Amino acid sequence: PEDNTPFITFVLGGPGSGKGTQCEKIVETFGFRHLSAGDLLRREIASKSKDGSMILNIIKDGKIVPSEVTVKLIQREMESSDNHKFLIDGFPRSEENRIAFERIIGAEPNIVVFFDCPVEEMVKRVLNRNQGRVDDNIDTIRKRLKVFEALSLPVINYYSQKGKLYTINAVGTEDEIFEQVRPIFATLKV
Ligand code: UP5
Ligand code: MG
Repeated sequence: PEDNTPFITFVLGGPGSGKGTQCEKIVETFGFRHLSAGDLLRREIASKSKDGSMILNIIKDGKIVPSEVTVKLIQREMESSDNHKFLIDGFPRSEENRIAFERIIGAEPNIVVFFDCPVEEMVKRVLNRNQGRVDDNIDTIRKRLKVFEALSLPVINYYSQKGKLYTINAVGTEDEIFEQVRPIFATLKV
């Protein structure tokens, strides 16, 4: 909107459900700014910042980085962006993450998009990715899936109860999936 109020979309789904792939399509078609929490954390590791080795160990173990660390990285990107339409990809992953975002950013998401994908398909996609991610091995994938079920599904249920959740069937070709995503954004008044 003209008053610079951010429009915040949380993009959620299990490991390999296609969040990043679909976010790129939303960026191309609807001009959003894509902030992948995982990418911001991997950038911290690569930059050898003080938190880097702590973040690396947590990601290797499939666990969740302390909320303050992730929210500060997201906050820095949001504050320096001239685009106020945000896709926040892969965050919040726990109720604690969600509450920390609300407290530090002082905002809630306008909408939440959930990529619903069967476990076998997620495992297959992650194992096929081959981009050298330290967490794309079967042991870490199992841990990521457990964390997703135990800690991230409650966040998805929370937004469902608030009437903010759009659930996408994440099986199919990338284009077929985007045809489910498109109408959500096409009808927004932003
Ligand atoms: N692919 C995509 N769409 C496909 C389709 N329709 N059909 C067939 N293949 C498809 O896709 C995964 C792979 O599948 C790719 O090779 C793609 O080409 C193919 P992608 O779009 O990358 O899926 P995505 O859901 O983004 O998978 P990703 O592995 O990134 O999800 P995660 O949520 O596991 O990873 P993220 O980077 O968000 O987090 C990594 C770790 O960082 C977490 O485990 C955690 O330890 C840490 N983290 C935090 O602690 N806090 C945070 O807030 C965020 C991350
Ligand atoms: Mg991703």
